[in-house]
Amino acid sequence: MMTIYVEANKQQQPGFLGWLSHRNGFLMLHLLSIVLLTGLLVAVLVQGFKSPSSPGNEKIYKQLMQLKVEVDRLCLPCSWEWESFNGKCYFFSKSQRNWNDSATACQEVEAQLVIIDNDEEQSFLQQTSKKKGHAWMGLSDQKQEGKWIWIDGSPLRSFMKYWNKGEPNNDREEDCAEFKDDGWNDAPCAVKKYWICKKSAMSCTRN
Ligand code: MAN
Ligand code: CA
Repeated sequence: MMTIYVEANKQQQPGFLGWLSHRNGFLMLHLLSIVLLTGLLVAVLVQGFKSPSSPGNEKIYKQLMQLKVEVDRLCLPCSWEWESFNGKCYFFSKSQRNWNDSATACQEVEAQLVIIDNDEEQSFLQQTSKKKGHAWMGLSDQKQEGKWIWIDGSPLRSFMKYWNKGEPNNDREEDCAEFKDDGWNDAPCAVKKYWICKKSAMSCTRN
């Protein structure tokens, strides 16, 4: 546009007023085109941001909704320092306590000294204990020798297979069960060991 203006100026050599009117005409045209183009650009931009039905906006809107769904799914089923496994949360203690104090520690965090419900869980807990150290579970025969009862009052039934070879041997009075090496062992309840608490995982199905 600038080139045309200079060229036109060179070709036409009328009087001062004529030159001025020609010059103004070009200037006006120049200005008008700038104003029109700017107006058009602003209109397009405003329309683009305002109208939810513009194709670009719809795409952004869809992406935002998808992002919201994903953020909503970012729900932690277990608290900080608890481990999630098959819909339950487990706490592996870092300090050691006797069996009764371990049971209390779990109650204090609205959990229970672990009760084993299935083979998968047993395997997961046994492996973790093997790494972290011998740990108490919620099983004892303190009330009646040889009668193993879970901490919720239910009797030990099908999981006798998890006792280590030769256990439980009640060696010098052993009434509490621990995870030791590849299976369970009865040990003196007064000995300080790690412990494992269990509680239900938080549900993440909110909208
Ligand atoms: C240690 C203790 C006992 C256990 C035996 C097995 O003495 O852990 O509870 O029965 O080892 O050899
Ligand atoms: Ca034993």
